Amino acid sequence: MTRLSYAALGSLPEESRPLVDPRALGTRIVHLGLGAFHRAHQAVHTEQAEALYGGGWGIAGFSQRSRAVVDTLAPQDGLYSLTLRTPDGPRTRVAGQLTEVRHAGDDATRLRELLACPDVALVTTTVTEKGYWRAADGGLDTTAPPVAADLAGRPDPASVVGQLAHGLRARRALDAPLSVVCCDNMADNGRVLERLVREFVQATGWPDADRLLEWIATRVAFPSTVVDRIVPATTGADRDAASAVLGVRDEGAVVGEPFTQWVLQDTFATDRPRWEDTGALFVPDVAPYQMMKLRLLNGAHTLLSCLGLADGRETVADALAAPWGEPVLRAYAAEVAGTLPAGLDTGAYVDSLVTRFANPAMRHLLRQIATDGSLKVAERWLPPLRGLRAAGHPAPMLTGALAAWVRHTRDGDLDDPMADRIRAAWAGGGPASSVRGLLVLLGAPDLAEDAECVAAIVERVAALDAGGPSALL
Ligand code: CS2
Repeated sequence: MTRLSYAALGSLPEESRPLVDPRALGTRIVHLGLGAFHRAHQAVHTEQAEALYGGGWGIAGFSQRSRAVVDTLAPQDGLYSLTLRTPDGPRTRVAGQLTEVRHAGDDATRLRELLACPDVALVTTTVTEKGYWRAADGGLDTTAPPVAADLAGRPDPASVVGQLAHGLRARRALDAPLSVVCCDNMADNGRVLERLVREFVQATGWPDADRLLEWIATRVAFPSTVVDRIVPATTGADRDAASAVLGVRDEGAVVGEPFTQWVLQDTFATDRPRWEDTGALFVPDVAPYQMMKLRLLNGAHTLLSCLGLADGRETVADALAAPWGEPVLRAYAAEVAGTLPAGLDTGAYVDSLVTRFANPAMRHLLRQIATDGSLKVAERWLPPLRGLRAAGHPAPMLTGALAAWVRHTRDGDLDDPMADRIRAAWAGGGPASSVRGLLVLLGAPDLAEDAECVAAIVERVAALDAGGPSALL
């Protein structure tokens, strides 16, 4: 079968053609982290806005770690299809917003050149929680090997924060503003990224570091955002199905649910695509949306993944179909909803989560969600748990969720940047000492010192061991 490429565009079924022709676009956006999520979310919002209003907002995508995505997309001229798994069957369409696909390490010169190019107005990032190298206090972990090597003067930085700092330094010569749009699942993600970039610059010892920091403060915006679309890892069967619809082979196919949400803080320093006309919402403060999404959707995902894997389930839909699935999700959500700002329609939100999670057309693997659990748990469960404890309220579901993760670290397959330290926390000592060690790793020494909290988690671990997920109800 012929491979998807510019040359094959004319042969695609009418309804599967891209909305825009990337050959007609310039590059005005640099995206760091060219995974499936970006291609299924920001890239298609941008393509829709481009089709409506133009603007030439082509995206140069830089993969951070894997070269596979570049090896896959480059022969396809950056084209790939997105299949939306709707309840009425799949809809497959090629997206055409990527103007370049590159590897940040291999093409560091091109990355620096683009970041210092006046046509480029936006940088977006999706590098997952671990790609930011945050220390337990939320700042930059300057001892993390890639950050330390970048700070030691490696000319082609391997860390995203290093790439941004170098790019901004080159850009200052132009005095051209830039908006850096973090699209990862972290509370206050804009402010987090701004802090990391500033800390990196401070730690470089560059003679112009102070002037650069001043310039960043006045000319570079870091709006916070909430991004939402469930995008399971693509399987061979997904690629085959997409290729069959297209009539050409698409090795870069991605799949997602029909739902999409994008909430952005309206503090851009530059022009931008009219994403608001593609369903995105621009607001002065994203915090309420961010808290609702991280704590309810992502928090429930992590809980279902820990419980489901231990219960022999494979996908989110399988976990939800288990007798304990929906009741656990609703009990968790009811407890967490109490920690959210007033005025949010959490009832409707939770109902929509049940529908989205149960979508039988999606095969969202629990194992995918369980990856990097230590970083996700800290982001999703600890703030609401601390909030409830500070208010003197009980938190059986959040304590139970932590117990489910504790069991996962004890019994499950760990794919986690802290795997070695997690294993060390289990070596020797009783369950209470392991729980304390794990809480410290999560960046929660306060909870580790809270004997009542530790005892509650230990008790929930024993209850789950004895009674399975229903023990949480
Ligand atoms: C999931 C997210 O893997 C995970 O941790 O919770 O990827 C989730 O599917 C997305 O944030 C949905 O927008």
